[in-house]
Amino acid sequence: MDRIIKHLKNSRHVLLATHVNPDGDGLGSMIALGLVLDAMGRRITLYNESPIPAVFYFLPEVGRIVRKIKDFRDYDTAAILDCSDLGRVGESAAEIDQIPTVINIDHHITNSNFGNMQLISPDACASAEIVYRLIRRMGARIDKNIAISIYTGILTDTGSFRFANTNRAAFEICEEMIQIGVEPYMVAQKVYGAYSLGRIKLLNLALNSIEISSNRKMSMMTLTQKMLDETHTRSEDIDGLIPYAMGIADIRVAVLVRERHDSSQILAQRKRYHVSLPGRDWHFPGEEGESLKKNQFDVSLRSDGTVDVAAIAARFGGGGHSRAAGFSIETSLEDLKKQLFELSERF
Ligand SMILES: [Mn+2]
Repeated sequence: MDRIIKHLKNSRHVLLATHVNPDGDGLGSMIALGLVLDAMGRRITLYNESPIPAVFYFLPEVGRIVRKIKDFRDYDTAAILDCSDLGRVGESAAEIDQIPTVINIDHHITNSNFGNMQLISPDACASAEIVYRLIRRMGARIDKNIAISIYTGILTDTGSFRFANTNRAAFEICEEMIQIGVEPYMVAQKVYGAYSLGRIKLLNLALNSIEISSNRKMSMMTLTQKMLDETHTRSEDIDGLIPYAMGIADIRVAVLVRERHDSSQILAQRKRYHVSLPGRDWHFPGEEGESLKKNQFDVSLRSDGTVDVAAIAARFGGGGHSRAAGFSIETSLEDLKKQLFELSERF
């Protein structure tokens, strides 16, 4: 930690970045560290490839986060927060890797140890806890804006102090942040009380889609692109839906299946293409067959701790940790469901 502090204090221009589709911890820990370095007179850039979810617009200095970097060679240091590997920052990973010093600050047990300096603590409830310890060790002042950022990181990553990573530090640090001026009700209202109507309608569709395995140990939620289109929601609105599937009594594993593209549209496009070919039979090859129904799916898995979902994800070429994992697959929805429900018989 001291090596990192010494390096940051002598840095010239620091790029701070977190993972694509950022969450409260990624954003909170990035902003908190950025503001501390800013106060120390370092040049900083806050960077994220994805749009910032609207619920996090209240975070201090969120408007300073940029989505494009003109020249990555401007930076002597990169601080990467809440990323289990560098690829999580998105398309610019290779360019960030060229920055002379890459500092890896994270709490995922699966962290790949990338970068030149690491501050990885799987016992920490959130990356924001690690950033808090780093700031304290630096002897830097935590003002209200920094406190809001740290508090939000811990609140969201522990699922409001409900998830298995909730530890004493979560309460102790948040208590200290409240002393500094954080208003818990204000943050809670912003994070959990400001959903769009579309997000609530999407929740309705998601709840309706829940299916339970015959042994009642696995629940599955399915979200189609059509559901997102109908409710005018985006990928980021899917965050926070899977705990509903996990919250059913006796469920050991919850699955969220997300369809990447609208399969009915793919079908319609192919139909149009075939119809427009002159001199051909009006024949739509494979319309009822396997190939047209194939689609790309993102699958998230959560476990109550009795089943290792990382092992399940690995069977499909994915990864994660024992309680939360995921994979992407190209298949048909029926096939995917069948395979997963078959696995659930062994839970
Ligand atoms: Mn995190």
